[in-house]
Amino acid sequence: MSADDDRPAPPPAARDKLIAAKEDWARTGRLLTGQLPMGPTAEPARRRLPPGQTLVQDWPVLDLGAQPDVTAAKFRLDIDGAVAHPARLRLDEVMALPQVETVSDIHCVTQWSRYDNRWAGVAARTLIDLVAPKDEARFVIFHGHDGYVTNMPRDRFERPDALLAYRWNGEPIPRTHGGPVRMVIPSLYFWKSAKWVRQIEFSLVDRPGFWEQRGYHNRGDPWAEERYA
Ligand SMILES: Nc1nc2c(c(=O)[nH]1)N[C@H]1C(S)=C(S)[C@@H](COP(=O)(O)O)O[C@H]1N2
Ligand SMILES: [Mo]
Repeated sequence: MSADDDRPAPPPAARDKLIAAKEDWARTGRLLTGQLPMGPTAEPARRRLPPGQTLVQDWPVLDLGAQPDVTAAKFRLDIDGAVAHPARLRLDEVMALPQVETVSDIHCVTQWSRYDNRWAGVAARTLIDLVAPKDEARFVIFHGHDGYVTNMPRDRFERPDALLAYRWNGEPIPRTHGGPVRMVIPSLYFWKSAKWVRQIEFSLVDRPGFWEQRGYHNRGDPWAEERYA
């Protein structure tokens, strides 16, 4: 990312209490159920809800409290790092890329799951083809306009269900949920899906993000109940 523009500010100090509470849960393992992982691999037909999760019908909002207003004028998406062709996209350029629709379940580490979310956006695969990451770039780091950072192995981002989403259930994604454009990585807990995404960085080395540095699991697979480090 270049230095000229709106580099995300660090999360406001007012969030320290919430952050401290969540770190504390991570320390005490508050939500671990001790159930065995029974994911699609273990129980293909019978089990849809990962261990320790509860199904909800609404869609809770979770973030650090600052919900940036990313107007079309302000919007920029950098896809860069260890890639052959770094890209900087305006919102209209994102919308002009081939569109996909996916349906996937959300699993949040705070124990709620929400089934059948219908997303429209740009497949991760399309973004990968656009920038051509180096083979050695085994990690992807996502940066939000609010300063949020989260990391994952590249193979999670390469899955066919991963996308840069701009619609949810037929409507534009609202600002509260990370609109105009957010990541959706269904194979990991939802904290790995960056809202208001500003930069997708391919990296040779792994770099734990905001929650990953605060006691949350570095990988975060809900089927393995990887909540805490
Ligand atoms: N940019 C940004 N992305 C973020 C967060 C955040 O604070 N900032 N919070 C994460 C967490 S902890 C969760 S659970 C989900 C919540 O997404 P939702 O508010 O749309 O349910 O967003 C994730 N992505
Ligand atoms: Mo979360």
